[in-house]
Amino acid sequence: MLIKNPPRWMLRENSATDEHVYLNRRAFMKGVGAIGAGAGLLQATPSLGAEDPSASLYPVKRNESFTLDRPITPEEANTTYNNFYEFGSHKRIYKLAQHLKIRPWAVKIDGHVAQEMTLDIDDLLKKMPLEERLYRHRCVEAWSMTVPWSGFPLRKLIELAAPTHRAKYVQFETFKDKRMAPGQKQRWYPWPYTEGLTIDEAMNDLAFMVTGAYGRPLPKQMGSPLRLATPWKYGFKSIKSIVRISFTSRKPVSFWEDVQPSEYGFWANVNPAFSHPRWSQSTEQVLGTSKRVKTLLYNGYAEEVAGLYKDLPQNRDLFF
Ligand SMILES: Nc1nc2c(c(=O)[nH]1)N[C@H]1C(S)=C(S)[C@@H](COP(=O)(O)O)O[C@H]1N2
Ligand SMILES: [Mo]
Repeated sequence: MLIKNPPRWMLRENSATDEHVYLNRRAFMKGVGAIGAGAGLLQATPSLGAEDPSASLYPVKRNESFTLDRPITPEEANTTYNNFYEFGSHKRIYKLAQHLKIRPWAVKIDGHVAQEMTLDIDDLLKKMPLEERLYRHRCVEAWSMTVPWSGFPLRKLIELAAPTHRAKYVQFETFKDKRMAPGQKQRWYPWPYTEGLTIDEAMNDLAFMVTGAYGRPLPKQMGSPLRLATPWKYGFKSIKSIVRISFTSRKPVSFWEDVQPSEYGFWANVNPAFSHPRWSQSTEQVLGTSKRVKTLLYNGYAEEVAGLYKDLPQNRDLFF
C-alpha cells in the first residue's frame, strides 16, 4: 500500500530502530518496576517459539506502510510483562503460559456465513499473506508497548469466511480449559474471554490477525497461535489465543464489558480526553523505559480510523 501523506506516527523506517539497540536492561527494570532477582528472571525467559511448527515461516517481510514514531519495545520486556488472565490476574504469567498447548489448534468460523468451517491453524497460516507490521499497543491501564507483529489482515480471513449480509459484528473467543489455564478456575470471570468488532472495524486495514512477533512465531504468553491487534483501541480488545470467530447480527458483549460495563465498553477507542473512572488516560508509561508520554487520539491512528465513527455521537461511549 502506498501512502501519500504519511500520518504523524509514520516516520521513515530508520527511526524505528531495531530492538537490540534499545535493549537497556536498567531502563527496562525501572520501567516495569523492581523485581527481586532481575537478571535471573530475564535469563529464565524460555527460548521462545523453539518448538513451534510454524517457525520456518518467519521472519516475514515488513510492510513499510506501518511504522512508528518511537523505538520497538525490547522483546524481553514484552515477553515477561503480560496480561493473560487465563494464567493469572497479574503481569508475570509468562512461565505458566508455557503450558498452553498450541497444537493441534483449530479455529471455528460460524454464525452468519455461507458455510461454517473449522480451520487448522497451520493450513490457515499457509493460506494467508503473512507480513510484518510495527504497531503501537495502548493498555487501558495506561502503559504502552510497540511490537513488530507478524500476521495477516483480518479482512483476508473475513473474505475467506464469506459472511452473509446479516453479519453486522464479528465476535472472537479464546480457548476454555481450566486444567491448562488455572486462571479459568476463578469462577467470577465470564470465561471464555470474548471480544467483538463491527464488520466495518474488522474490515479496516489496521485490524490485524497476529501469528508472530519479533520475527518468530508468537510467544505463548502473547496469545499464540492467533491473536487480534486493533491498535487504535485499548489493549483488552486484542484478544489472545482465538479458537472461534462468529459473525453475528447483534452486538456481542465482551469479557471485560460483562465484568465491569462502566469501565470497559464495546468501543474502547483510545482517547486521552476521557478518563477511566479510576485514572486519567492522558499519558502512558512506555514499557521498557522510564518514560511517560502523551496518549494520542485513537492511539495515533485517527487518520486511518476516525472515519469509521463519523456518524456516531462523539461522546464518552465511543471511548469506553
Ligand atoms: N484471552 C485474553 N486476551 C487478552 C487478555 C487476556 O487476559 N486474555 N488481556 C488483554 C489485555 S488487557 C492486553 S493489554 C493485551 C496484552 O497483550 P500482551 O500481554 O501481549 O502485552 O492482551 C489482551 N488480550
Ligand atoms: Mo490491557
